[in-house]
Amino acid sequence: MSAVDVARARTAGLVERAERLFPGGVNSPVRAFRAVGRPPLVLERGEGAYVWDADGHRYLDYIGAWGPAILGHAHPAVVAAVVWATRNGFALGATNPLEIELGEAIRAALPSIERLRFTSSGTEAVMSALRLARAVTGRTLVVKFAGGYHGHIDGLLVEAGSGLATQAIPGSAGVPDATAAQTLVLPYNDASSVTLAFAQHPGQIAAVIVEPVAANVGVIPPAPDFLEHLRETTRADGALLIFDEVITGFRLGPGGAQARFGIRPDLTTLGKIIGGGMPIGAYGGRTDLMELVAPAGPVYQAGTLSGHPLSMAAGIATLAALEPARYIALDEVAARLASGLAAAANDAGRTVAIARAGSLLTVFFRPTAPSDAAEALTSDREAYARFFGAMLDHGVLLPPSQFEAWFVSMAHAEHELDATLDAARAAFRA
Ligand code: KE4
Repeated sequence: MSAVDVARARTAGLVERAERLFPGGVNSPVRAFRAVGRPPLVLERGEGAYVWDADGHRYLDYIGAWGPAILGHAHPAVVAAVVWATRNGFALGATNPLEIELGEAIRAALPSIERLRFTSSGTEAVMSALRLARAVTGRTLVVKFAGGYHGHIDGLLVEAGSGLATQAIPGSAGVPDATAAQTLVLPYNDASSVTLAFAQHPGQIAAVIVEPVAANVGVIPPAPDFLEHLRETTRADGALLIFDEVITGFRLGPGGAQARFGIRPDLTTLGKIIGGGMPIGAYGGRTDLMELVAPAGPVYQAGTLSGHPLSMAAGIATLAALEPARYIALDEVAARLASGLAAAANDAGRTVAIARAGSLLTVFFRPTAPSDAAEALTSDREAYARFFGAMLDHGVLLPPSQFEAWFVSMAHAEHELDATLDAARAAFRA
């Protein structure tokens, strides 16, 4: 065996077994590393800003579990909270005090959420919010934006982002045409297309669902007044505005994107950070809307493990550690990272555009930062793959896709910033 083979021996064995178990050898497509032309990693441990693979190699991590690990991996307070909660058993099948504590913490941070319901994933939260919106309005059409990813819900996989953009898949097999036809897909940041869609379908659109900062085609911040335009247009037509804050919730600050941009959506979906890395989702909003959800009302939605005590414990500990002042330091590190990456690329004569929103950032291999998915998708995927590989060889693990965000955590400090920029200087030159 070559030195590399020895260096990956245990990983290779695990990958081989996984490929005989799971489609593509993974339990979620992006983990297959297919877009970056590298064999997938098998990660076994995370601590702070670092992860270790099955052969003990350490990487400085910017995947961050795809968003939940804003405190860094295995934060002591979160670990202690989960260990404590396990002593009381696991799911008990009735309301647990911890659900109430996390629910009240979320409502305190997001005033638009007067009532909420926990689920076990972001996908379930979005699916439930859409069902509620259709019930409330009696309408069936839903507007989403190209490149938006809202979980693997049939009607929303049309021109979605994340793993679909990564693999250049326009939609998914198995979604009936009739279902896809109920989704209108518009260009992100294109206010006039929204106005036109409502003019063409007056009184027929149940909801507009939007990532208030697009992060599933890489990071694309909203254009000025885009979100305000969605708010005004939906309100004028009697449609609901759904902010999918599964990524931005508690990422862009305690109040998420809705606080940062000053927009009050009718419904919000959450996930990731509110569970501190444990399985979770949530949807919530105006009381008059949420009171239509069973058993209070006719919209059915349920879940064996919804509000799971261990997810609640992890979420409570995570939100408790997210003091507002820590976001200022986090955004500052991310800003310095973004400018350092731009300088490193420029010094190496590389053409990249860095897009950033708070601690979410993307290095686009294209001349300018994209304003919508169509522009983002013209990025040079091969160049990104080479950059990904060079960074990995320098011990820095980036998202294995040009169309995912880097997640900077509060555990990324001066040393991590320097190490990342050292690696980037070498990678851009490679
Ligand atoms: P989950 O069902 O994966 O918990 O959440 C779905 C979802 C909903 N809304 C937004 C804005 C999301 O970004 C996601 C999931 N995000 C992807 C990463 N971009 C999850 C990673 C994966 O699919 O493995």
